[in-house]
Amino acid sequence: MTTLTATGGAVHPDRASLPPSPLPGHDPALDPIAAKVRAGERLSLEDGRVLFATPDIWTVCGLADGVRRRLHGDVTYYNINRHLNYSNVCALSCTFCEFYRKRGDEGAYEHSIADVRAEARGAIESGATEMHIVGGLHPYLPFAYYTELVSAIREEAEALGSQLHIKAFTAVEIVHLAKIAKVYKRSDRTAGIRWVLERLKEAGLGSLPGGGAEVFDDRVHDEAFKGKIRSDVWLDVHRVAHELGLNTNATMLYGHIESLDDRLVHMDMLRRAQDEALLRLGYEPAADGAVTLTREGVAQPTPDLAPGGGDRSPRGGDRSPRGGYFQTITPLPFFPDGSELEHLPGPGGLENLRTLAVSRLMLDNFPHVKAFWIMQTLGMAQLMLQSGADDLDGTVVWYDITKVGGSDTHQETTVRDLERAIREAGQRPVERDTLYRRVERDGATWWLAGNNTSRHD
Ligand code: V47
Repeated sequence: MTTLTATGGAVHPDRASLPPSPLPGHDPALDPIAAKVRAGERLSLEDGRVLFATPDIWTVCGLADGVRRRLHGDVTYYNINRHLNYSNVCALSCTFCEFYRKRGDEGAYEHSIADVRAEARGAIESGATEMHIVGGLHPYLPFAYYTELVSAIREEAEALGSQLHIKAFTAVEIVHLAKIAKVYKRSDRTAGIRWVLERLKEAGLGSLPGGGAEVFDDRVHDEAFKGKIRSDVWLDVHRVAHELGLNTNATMLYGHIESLDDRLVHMDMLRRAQDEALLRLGYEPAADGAVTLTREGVAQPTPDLAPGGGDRSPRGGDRSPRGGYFQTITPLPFFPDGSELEHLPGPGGLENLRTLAVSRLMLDNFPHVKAFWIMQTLGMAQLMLQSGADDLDGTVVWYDITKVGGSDTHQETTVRDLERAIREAGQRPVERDTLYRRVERDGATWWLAGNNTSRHD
């Protein structure tokens, strides 16, 4: 039997019998969680377990999308950046890592400061607003190499009139630098971390990337990345950076030998650290002690980009962003190829979407959730933009840490492709700088919106 629709068209009988919402497969166990999300209440670890266990993945993604819209409306941010890996020589041999080499191995490299200057010039001339710089734990390069690397990039940027932002060194590298500078004491590790960060900041460091966090669990740590700093030290580095006014990012490497509970505990540890950072910036805690940003009407720490614009900083008045908090979480799916854990399958597409959505829902005090398309493909990133992500990183160009689907180190996309991907996802592309301030540009020349005086020609 064929049913006629209101417009008179013929409809397949199975289509006509589709029931109204809630859709088939709706899991009522999600209803109390949805009510908490709507009220902007913090989700518990038990809520997180339900979000990971439910077969109703689309409701999970829909809830995360709602949170993303509450925070950012239909805006999706992207940036024009360059990644630079200064060396792949590493004292560690993490089983999940395909990037590291030992000195003398085929493919081992280390860039000279002259190379770094040339990279910086290339980045600036092509209009990049950020250089994202990480490398292995090089056993022989002296501490001075790292401060020179940062100041050389700053000098190139100043010479060309650019405000290029230097986002560099994971927490793991910062501790390594404290050790090679011989300022790291186990009895007071934060003193050495602070010493290193102060010198790098002086040289021109703008923020820290989120790498090296992996999964905050000691069992997983000892099996998959023994020798790397543990969660307490990773969090110390980020806390000290926040105290110095530097913004930082966070990541979570999932889909290897960790459990779902390990992922949730990782998220919980990050949001506790962010509570502390936001309290330092003057945010008031809710009755349960949590500082959530996902409640209706709560000010975002970067006022320029608050939905609707205007100054919504908690202290009011000051339009320049105050640093000292986590900006973004980037969930990183494990890629087994070429690593010692090659026998593992790695996470599938639905697991990637779900983990991203759960991250958005649990990390209620992180302003941004990043889709790092390099590790997911641009097509997959579009689905992530509808499941909680509000940020698409970036034009990238060279990326050596993971090479997906047989790609090589040259992994570049254009602004046109990024903007098209965002528009196809039903959202509005906005170019941002590293601190999530709106960027305007004329070709390779760019400036911060509302700040034409910083324009360079
Ligand atoms: O720390 C290493 C991860 C991270 C593999 O802060 C792997 O804006 C998957 O941190 N499979 C580096 N992941 C990348 C990173 C990052 C990327 C984009 C943006 C930001 C940011 C940070 O890559 C490492 C490690 O966790 N990684 N090997 C692998 N086989």
